[in-house]
Amino acid sequence: MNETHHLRRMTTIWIVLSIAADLLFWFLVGPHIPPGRMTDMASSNQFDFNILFVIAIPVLIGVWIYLAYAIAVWSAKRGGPEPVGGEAARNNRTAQVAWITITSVVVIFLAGFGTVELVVNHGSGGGEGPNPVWSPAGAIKAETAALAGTGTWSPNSNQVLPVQVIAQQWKFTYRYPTFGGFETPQLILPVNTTIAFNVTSLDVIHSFWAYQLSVKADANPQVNDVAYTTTNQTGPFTVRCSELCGIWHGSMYNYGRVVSQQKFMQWAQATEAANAANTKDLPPFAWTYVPDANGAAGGYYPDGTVTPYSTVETYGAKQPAS
Ligand SMILES: [Cu+2]
Repeated sequence: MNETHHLRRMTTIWIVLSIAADLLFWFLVGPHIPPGRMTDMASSNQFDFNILFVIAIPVLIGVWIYLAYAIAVWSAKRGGPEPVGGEAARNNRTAQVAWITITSVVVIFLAGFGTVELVVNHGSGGGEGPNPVWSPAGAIKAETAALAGTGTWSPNSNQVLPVQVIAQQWKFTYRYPTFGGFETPQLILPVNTTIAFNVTSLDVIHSFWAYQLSVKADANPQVNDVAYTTTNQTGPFTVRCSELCGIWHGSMYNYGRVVSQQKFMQWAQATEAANAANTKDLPPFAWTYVPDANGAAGGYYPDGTVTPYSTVETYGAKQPAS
């Protein structure tokens, strides 16, 4: 049997098995690939993973088929003749051109695909820093209003909901600027709503990772890291710190929930009312906070001065009236 025949046979086996494996993967496994479909970012991440798998599976199968074929057809048989080396592949123009072309096409396609997916998905759930390059419609307006204290959100309004994530050793809390700026350890979100997460830290570097929402954004002190996602399904999700931040890093997690817009509205209004007395004692809503340097709140930056960039230093220095 000549060499061309071997190649043709391997190629036929490869095409049949690749198509079968890709179809089985896409329809049976694909819908269950993490992070699920709770948000548009999650669905999009799942789609991207599945595309990578569909491209990787034929590569893997190609290697396996070659190995199996070589073992079955070209290995020495017991008592048979000594195996003879085949023609050297060195300087084989066809093999070289095919190798370079196929690998280049795969890599360049994936680079382009990854870039497009980042752009169309507004950063794909990753923190884009304080000035996002890609934002969903209405997000900047909602954020500006939230900071000014004039932001609103109501069910069926299609408005972007800004939520602030505040990380500190070793817990996350959340402020809702469109509901009076109350702060709570519960992360409750309305379904079918674009959320603008504004992530910051009060002390060291943490990372806000809500895996089912497909959001992962660094929490840096004095930085407002913005990440977007749109909720598509109700249900619980997990929040974990994803940046080693000290001895209790491993226990820095909590759970959130995506609920109906009406339920969210009830929860937000009830929490705003219940927390009203505490909210008055919080620093005014801002994108970043610096704990008081003067010791009143156990300041993290002991510079001994009240610096003008932080409203919180002034706040922290103020002792509550007794
Ligand atoms: Cu942490």
